[in-house]
Amino acid sequence: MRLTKFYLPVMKETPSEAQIASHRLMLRAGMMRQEGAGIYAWLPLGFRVLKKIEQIVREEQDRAGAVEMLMPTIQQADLWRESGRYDAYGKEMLRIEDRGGREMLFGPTNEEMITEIVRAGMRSYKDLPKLLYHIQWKFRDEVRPRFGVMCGREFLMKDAYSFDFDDESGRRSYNKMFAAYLRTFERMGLKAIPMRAETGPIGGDLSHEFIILADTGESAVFCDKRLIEMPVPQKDTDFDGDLQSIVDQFTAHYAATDEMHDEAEFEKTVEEENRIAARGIEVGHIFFFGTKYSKPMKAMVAGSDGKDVPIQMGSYGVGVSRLVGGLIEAFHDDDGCKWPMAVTPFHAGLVNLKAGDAETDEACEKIYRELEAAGVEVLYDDTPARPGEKFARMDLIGLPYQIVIGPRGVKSGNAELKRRSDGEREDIALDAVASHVSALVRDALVYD
Ligand code: 5CA
Repeated sequence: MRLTKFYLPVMKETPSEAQIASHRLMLRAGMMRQEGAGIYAWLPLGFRVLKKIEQIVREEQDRAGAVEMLMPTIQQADLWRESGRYDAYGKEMLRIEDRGGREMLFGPTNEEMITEIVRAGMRSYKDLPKLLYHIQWKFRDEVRPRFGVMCGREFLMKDAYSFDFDDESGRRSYNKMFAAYLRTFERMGLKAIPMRAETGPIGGDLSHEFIILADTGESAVFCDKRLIEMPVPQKDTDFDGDLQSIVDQFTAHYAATDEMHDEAEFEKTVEEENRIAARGIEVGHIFFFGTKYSKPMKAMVAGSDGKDVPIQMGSYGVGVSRLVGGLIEAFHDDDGCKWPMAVTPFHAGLVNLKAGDAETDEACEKIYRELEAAGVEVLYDDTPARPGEKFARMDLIGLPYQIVIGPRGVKSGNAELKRRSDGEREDIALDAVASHVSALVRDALVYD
């Protein structure tokens, strides 16, 4: 991608409304633009990150055996009257009336709708178990939308729903999502710790929040340090097999959010040197709530004895748009973002220090073509801006590698390669740059 074609409205000044790093950097790096309280337009750079996160979430859902679908954003109020949540949900729900005076709403979540869908199509225990998910925009009229995409009103969520015949099988589905989440966040370079959590308006009695530790996080959390080192399930994990040992391994150590915290238990079960009391960002939340929706909404299947029973259900959310902010909180410095390879908007930036100079242009164009041919996603700064401005902009948007080429380098036959994560620089021969960088990118994307 040529920067002269791209749309990258970076800001020099720090926006005053932004209180945390990720909000500031997303605005400054031209990733998004606020269009209303808690409502953001995703500009091309931010959109690329959002898509990468979405794709990792999708791949790990698919691996765990969940099946993708897409439900609408607008729902009928009557559906929510069936579950009793239409009134209970309160002011967080954005209520709309259509031209016929019918009450509608912008979905804050989809338990009711998915229950309506499966009750029409599932008849017998033989139709179970099933795991369905979608990745769709939600709207919650939060009292205090803030911190940019971290607590928005319109936000992108992956929500999965499980359907099982009995409690035991329901818990197996829960375990699948538990294991899939560990992999999902690890692939993005994040350490998300499953913690005991309250179930709030979704309901049920079995629930874990997946939390990444960050000083700017909204929740106070308490956990055992050993959870951070715990290895996550590998690629070849059999998701149809027994995953209980994985769940047991993680839940054996103390980890709880503020609301569920028990200081006495914490002190009793975790040695002092292993205690972490910190702040965290909730990037996922899973629930098993049995028949909370299937019973009132009459989503039933016949058992082997021919008797109808309500389906056992769970729901499993990932904050896809919140993760863009969460990742920046985890990976940035004073100069800007420092994207991990798995979610970076481009793998590398190519900086032409003297656009318009025939020889420099020629060297850059050649490397640009070679990188693209090798499948490297490259943002080519072919603008006439001054070097200082180009360097600052590249640091701000935080691509993992910067390839810098100027007239002096062309003469000596070298490009400078800078690694954004630690600032390390090295000279690479111009004709070796593309293969060198494509090998670095390939190696960084290997994940078991
Ligand atoms: N139906 C269930 C799970 S599918 C559900 O809605 N769970 S939730 O309320 O916990 O939301 C799931 C995830 O969405 C959260 O873990 C969080 O990462 C994200 N999320 C929730 N509210 C917001 C918000 N206002 N802004 C950004 N992300 C949010």
